[in-house]
Amino acid sequence: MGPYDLVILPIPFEMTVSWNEGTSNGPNACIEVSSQVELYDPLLNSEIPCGLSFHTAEEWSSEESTLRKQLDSIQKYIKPWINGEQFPVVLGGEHGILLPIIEVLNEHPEIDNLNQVTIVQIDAHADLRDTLNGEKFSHGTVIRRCLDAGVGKIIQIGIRAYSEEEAKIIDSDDRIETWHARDILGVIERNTGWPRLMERITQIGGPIWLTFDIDGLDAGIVPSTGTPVPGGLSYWAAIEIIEKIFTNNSVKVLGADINEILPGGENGLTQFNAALIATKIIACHISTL
Ligand SMILES: [Mn+2]
Repeated sequence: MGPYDLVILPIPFEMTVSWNEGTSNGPNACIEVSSQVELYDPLLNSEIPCGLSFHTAEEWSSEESTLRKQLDSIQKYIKPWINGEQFPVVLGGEHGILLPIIEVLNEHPEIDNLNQVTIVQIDAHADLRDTLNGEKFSHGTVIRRCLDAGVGKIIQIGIRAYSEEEAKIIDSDDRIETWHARDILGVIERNTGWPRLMERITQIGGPIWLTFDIDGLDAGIVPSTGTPVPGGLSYWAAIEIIEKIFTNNSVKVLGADINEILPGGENGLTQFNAALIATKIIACHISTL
């Protein structure tokens, strides 16, 4: 295989989705609809792939019987691709795919210790529960598990649905920095909160993994994701966050995942938005080369 400049990794993993079902069709639907996405981005002076070599890997599949074994098989699947040689863009699948990604970063040549890594999490949910429906490895617990694995910093943006348990962790754990949707987008705060967030992103340094739960976007533009929540990021808010991250020269984005893509709705709006976000991330990555 390879060498390629960029690889798309489809992981149709679905074991713990708590509401709608069907995220396992997400990666394919996103790839299919990407043929409708314009490949010209004003950041670049040519169309993606701009002469670079892209590869879409065969999608992950597994017959393993337990969640942990399934996650281990995701580890095995992504390991050859998340090694600093190509830029990985992972398509999910539910948010639980993030844990094996982070575990693989342990052996990334640019990482000595996971505590150097910052996860930037776009999400409606905090995903900080210790268990969800008795399950430790779940899309509702995945950020908690990444902290357990040793990640040094979480910057979560767009959060607007969380439990008392999660609110207490947000308040007490210094590793977690939460930008609640209301504080950056709400009527009262948006004129001050949004510029504060933009300023904060310019101060991040070091290696970043970008995890984009599509339900971080407003429910109106991702109507068929597993748990759509109103009051989320507009398309432009998401785009400006992504651009801000990549234009920060002291940051190294190791890769990104776009997850909880559940195809459907009128005109396939959810997967189309996921494809737009993935394309934006790719354009931003190319702009840093
Ligand atoms: Mn999530």
